[in-house]
Amino acid sequence: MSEAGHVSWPADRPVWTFDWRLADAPDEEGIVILDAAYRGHRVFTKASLPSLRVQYNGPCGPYKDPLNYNNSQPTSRCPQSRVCVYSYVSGGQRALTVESYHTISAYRLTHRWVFWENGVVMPRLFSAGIQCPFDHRHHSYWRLDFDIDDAGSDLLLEYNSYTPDEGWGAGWHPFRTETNRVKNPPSRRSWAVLDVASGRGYHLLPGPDDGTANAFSSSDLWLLRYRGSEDRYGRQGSAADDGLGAYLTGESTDGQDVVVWYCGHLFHRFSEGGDDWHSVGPDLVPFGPW
Ligand SMILES: [Cu+2]
Repeated sequence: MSEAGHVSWPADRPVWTFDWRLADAPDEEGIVILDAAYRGHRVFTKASLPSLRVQYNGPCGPYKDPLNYNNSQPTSRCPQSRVCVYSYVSGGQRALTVESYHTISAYRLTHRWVFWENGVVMPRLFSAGIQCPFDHRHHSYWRLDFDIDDAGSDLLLEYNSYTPDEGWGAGWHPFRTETNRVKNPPSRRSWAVLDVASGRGYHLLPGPDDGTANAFSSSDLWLLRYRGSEDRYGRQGSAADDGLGAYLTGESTDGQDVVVWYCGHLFHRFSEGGDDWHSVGPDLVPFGPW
């Protein structure tokens, strides 16, 4: 089964419009956001969470946990539906949340997209529950098919405090071919997708608890040229391998249709027990003339 809907929010003067869907296998990739536009300008054609891999320091796993309609549960906030759409106000800003709650064995997982009226988007994964009595990490892979204004003329830039001004502002360096990257907090490394035609773009800022890559999950960000065959929906990779390395074939990403994957590495210490909720996810912050 599946659940789907359309958002045009706030109703009085919409700034965000998109469709959403939560489906079962083989389309089990959490809540999918489709054709999202902010102030009438396309941001992404599709944003999803196709892979969630669990890595244990001990004799369990690895697992690949699907986020699908089948393992979603109604909540007290939304007893009649699996996807809960609600708005709230924080710090003087309104926000719209699209959220689902899942149980997989002993894990409890909340999958959330928050869209702020100032254009900020916060993809989040929250996890609680102990499945196996060892420290572990939930690696959460978001696939962000950015199409700022349109599918073409996008460019990925990386910020590092040590980079001189190369024409994109101090700190910013463009990546013109497919690549994978890891975080580097000492240089405040972050990324941005820029539509070079309009000057509109989105910063991608790693969350404070997003952890770092390791041998099991070896990158934090992948920059790929869009290929329809590389959208595997919920079938992306396996428990043992995220499968993203196969897409790094050196294609040009210079002013192309680009796809960005971002992985948050959620660390869960067994000694903290199963009741605490932990979360990961980046902040996506607009810049330019929206
Ligand atoms: Cu956990």
